[in-house]
Amino acid sequence: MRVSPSLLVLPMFAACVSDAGHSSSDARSAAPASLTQDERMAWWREARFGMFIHWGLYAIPAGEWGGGTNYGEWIRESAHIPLEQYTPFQARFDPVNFDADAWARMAADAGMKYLVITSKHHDGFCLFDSELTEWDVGGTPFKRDILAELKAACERHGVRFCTYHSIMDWHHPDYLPRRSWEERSSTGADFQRFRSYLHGQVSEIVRKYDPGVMWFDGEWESTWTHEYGVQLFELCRELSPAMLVNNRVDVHRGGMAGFSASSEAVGDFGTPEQEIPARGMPGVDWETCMTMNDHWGFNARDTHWKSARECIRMLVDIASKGGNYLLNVGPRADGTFPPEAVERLSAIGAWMKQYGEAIHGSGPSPFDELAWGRCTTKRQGDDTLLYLHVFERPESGEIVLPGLGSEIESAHLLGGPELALDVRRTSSDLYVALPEMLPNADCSVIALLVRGTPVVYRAPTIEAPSEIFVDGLEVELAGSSPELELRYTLDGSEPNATSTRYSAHIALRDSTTVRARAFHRGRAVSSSVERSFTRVEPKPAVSAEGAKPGLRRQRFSGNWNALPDFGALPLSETQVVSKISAAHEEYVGYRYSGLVEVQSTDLMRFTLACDDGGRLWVDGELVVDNDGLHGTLEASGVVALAAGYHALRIDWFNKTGGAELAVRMGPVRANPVPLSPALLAHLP
Ligand code: FHN
Repeated sequence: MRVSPSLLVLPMFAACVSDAGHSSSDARSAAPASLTQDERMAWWREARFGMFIHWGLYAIPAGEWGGGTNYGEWIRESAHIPLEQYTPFQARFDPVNFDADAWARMAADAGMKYLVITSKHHDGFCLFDSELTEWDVGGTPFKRDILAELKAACERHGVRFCTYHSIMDWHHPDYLPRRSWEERSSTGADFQRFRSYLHGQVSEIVRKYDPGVMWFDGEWESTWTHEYGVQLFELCRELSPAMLVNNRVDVHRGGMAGFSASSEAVGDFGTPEQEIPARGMPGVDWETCMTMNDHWGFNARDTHWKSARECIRMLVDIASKGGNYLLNVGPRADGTFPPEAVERLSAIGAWMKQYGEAIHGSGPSPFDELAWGRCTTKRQGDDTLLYLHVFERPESGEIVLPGLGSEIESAHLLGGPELALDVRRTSSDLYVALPEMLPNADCSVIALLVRGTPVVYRAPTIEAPSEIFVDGLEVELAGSSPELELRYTLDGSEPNATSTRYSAHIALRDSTTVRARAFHRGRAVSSSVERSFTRVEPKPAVSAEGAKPGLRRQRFSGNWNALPDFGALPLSETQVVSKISAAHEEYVGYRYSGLVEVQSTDLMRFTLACDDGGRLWVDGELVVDNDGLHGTLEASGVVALAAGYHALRIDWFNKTGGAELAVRMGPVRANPVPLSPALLAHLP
């Protein structure tokens, strides 16, 4: 993902970074200054599969407190445990059976190429002996540096050592906000001093353990902002250019779906949690993290374990969509893995031992849905291996590859007898015959070698910035394989082998219906698709006679789950403001109203990134609806506007937690930019 321009580093951070940044860097990866993103991501994309470890003081109560038994790593917050009752766990933390080598070996044997362990979770307790706090393993009877031992063991077993670090910190006196239920005073708390501590610890971790990934979390509270996220991301890049940083360093994660909704967001990969995206996202790196039962931290009573088959099939599903799988283990207080986790890791490892080549270094499927299983891919010289992961053997005794037009070099079962499998073709589909018995009930894999890159017959997609335009629009066609010819018509008729062949964009000047179809060596190999585009008249500009700079902002208080009708509410204050931004407050709503200047007649895109909900109107027309109770999400809409001033209204509310409000505008053909205060005005 794009990295925002570097920002001013606050003086105290400069000191902090310079203390940390200038120390010996012998532990850190030596990386060329001009590392490309592909070079940075290469090992991680090759890995596809990693182990997540949530371990800390919360393993001692093991999910139980005050009669409750369903807690995990959130036990201090969820069970409202005051600090004075939680800190004694530190004196009880003595994992005498901790064996870093055993952990690293189990990860390696399971086919996991990297391991992410909680250096600090939300309770603030550090699994390493930090120079910046006593709230760490150094203050326990155990004393040993867990991260150092695990890093060394990972290196012995060829597993990349990585760390998870929580921004949210329920212990540090300078972290805000306090828990709503706790008595602890926030007097004297200085969040900027907390940020210096956070930067200092991140610097410590990089300097001492050189993690392959810095996996941030806990970024959703109102005190953390996009700007802070960018500065922390910049620090990581400065400390270790080769180190990956997930998108939770920034505030744009977009909830559990885990994908940053804003082009401003920083982070090297998206982080869906406990869910697998329905489809892959070409060009976007992402990793699904998931528990093996229902808890991240150890819960002694949680028996809801996923089966090894479920874990294997999730790994295959994720890899077939081009993602990584980070599967969690919550170790017990004595330092051992729960036996149920050990069993599953061993079963997954047995599968990976036989079929790991179909996962490690694999790419996404070229097909849409496959009813019988999934497909992963890997280049082999000029050809391509399609790994066909069969979950269920169809009654017909064969599996279909819809639209596969490639020439087949060979087909055989992985891990089975070197048995060549029969293939047959219909007009556009390929069928592979299966043996009576498949070798692996969880997931058997067939290696199908096809010539060149896979040719999959699928209808083209018709792509354009919008379906309306003012004076011109460029339409593009996208095919499922470079070998396909895309042909189209502009009168809605069915394309044939003599229709115009698509080569670059299609320039429209008037309302038009574009119809397109895929051809292979002169033969139609897909159905046709169509899309209509309409030329519209721009909304006329309004008078700005006597207008003054800035927008009117009305402020409301309330506890909403969706935008109310502010017009029906008693307002608390009105003021003129020069820019549109969120208030880091809770139970608050704003209505901005006034004029926005559009400098050229065009189809204009407005984006509204907000936490919680928001709506944007132009000349009374609802252009962006991003209402609802959600983390930072960005929505957009278009409207045709003549050059000049237009009425603008924005309603926004924040219930609790993070707050965000950012508006961007621009011609639909360009990237919208933050709304300049110079374009905002209001009538007296
Ligand atoms: O609150 C944490 C939770 O404890 C756990 O660490 C997960 C793992 O990604 N992340 C947060 C919830 O989104």
